[in-house]
Amino acid sequence: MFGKWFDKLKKALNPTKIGFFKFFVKDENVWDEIEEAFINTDVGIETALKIVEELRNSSVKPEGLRNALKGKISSILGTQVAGLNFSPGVPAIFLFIGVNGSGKTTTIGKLAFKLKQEGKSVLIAAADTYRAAAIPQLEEWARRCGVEVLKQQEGADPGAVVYDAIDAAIARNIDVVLIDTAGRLHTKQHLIHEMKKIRGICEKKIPGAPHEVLLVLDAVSGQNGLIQAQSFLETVGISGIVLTKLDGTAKGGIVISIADKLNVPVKIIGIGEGLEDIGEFNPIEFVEALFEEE
Ligand SMILES: Nc1nc2c(ncn2[C@@H]2O[C@H](COP(=O)(O)OP(=O)(O)O)[C@@H](O)[C@H]2O)c(=O)[nH]1
Ligand SMILES: [Mg+2]
Repeated sequence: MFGKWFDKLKKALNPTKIGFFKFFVKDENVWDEIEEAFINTDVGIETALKIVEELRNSSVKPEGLRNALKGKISSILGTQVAGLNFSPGVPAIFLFIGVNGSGKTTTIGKLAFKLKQEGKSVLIAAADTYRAAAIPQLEEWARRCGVEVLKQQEGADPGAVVYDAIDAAIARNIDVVLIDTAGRLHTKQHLIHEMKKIRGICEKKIPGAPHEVLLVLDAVSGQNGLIQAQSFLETVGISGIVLTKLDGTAKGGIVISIADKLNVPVKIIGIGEGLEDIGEFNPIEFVEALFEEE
């Protein structure tokens, strides 16, 4: 389990780790220090207070603190890998949503590559028709991993693109359709409405679709991302979270916050801009990477 990917993950989590374990160099006010470290790494106030409270009451000794903390975090994250929901016999439809710049297009590029390596056939649907640059960016990713993009002209109705893409996928026996969509804030009613429409088109074309509605969240957005997720969950409905940019941020504690506060699993993480910088979120691996001593 612990190969090249694990090393990369460890490196990505380093800033979070540094923030996290600062308190170990001090011996006074250790609880305040832990609390502060948790809040700085975006574990979130409520979750931080809860963990500290429980540790405090457990009368753990200083030398046992690291392990006790590891145990607490493990129990919040659980042990389950929440895999992607594929659908034997019909194309699996994965819808990607999120605000501008969160990493939707990049995630689709990386995931297309990964799925292809796993032997699946992939079609990408260019349903971000708002920005001129969106389609070429997607085509560049598709070219790199050798998959096809279904597109229409800029400004086209995204619903029509999705409609065509699903038809094409059924006709060609495609395993997975990855649908890129325009960036949308959870507060913009018309865009939320449009997303519900796209969702409806998927449902109509294939019973049970979309098989995943993945909210792409930038780890750097920290606690703000949690609010976004809650809102998307209530309006559009989401089946999982893709947490991007876990590399180079000290806010990796957001993973713990999401697990504690949201009823939606993190399914995929992004730890860089390269083709292979994507993986399933495995909570056991995550905790090991965070706590492994150098
Ligand atoms: N470091 C890092 N950068 C990322 C990651 N995912 C996306 N990005 C970068 O974030 C920026 C926005 O990504 P993009 O996919 O265009 O976002 P979109 O607007 O949601 O489609 C780009 O510069 C990406 O290279 C990641 O996991 N790590
Ligand atoms: Mg995009």
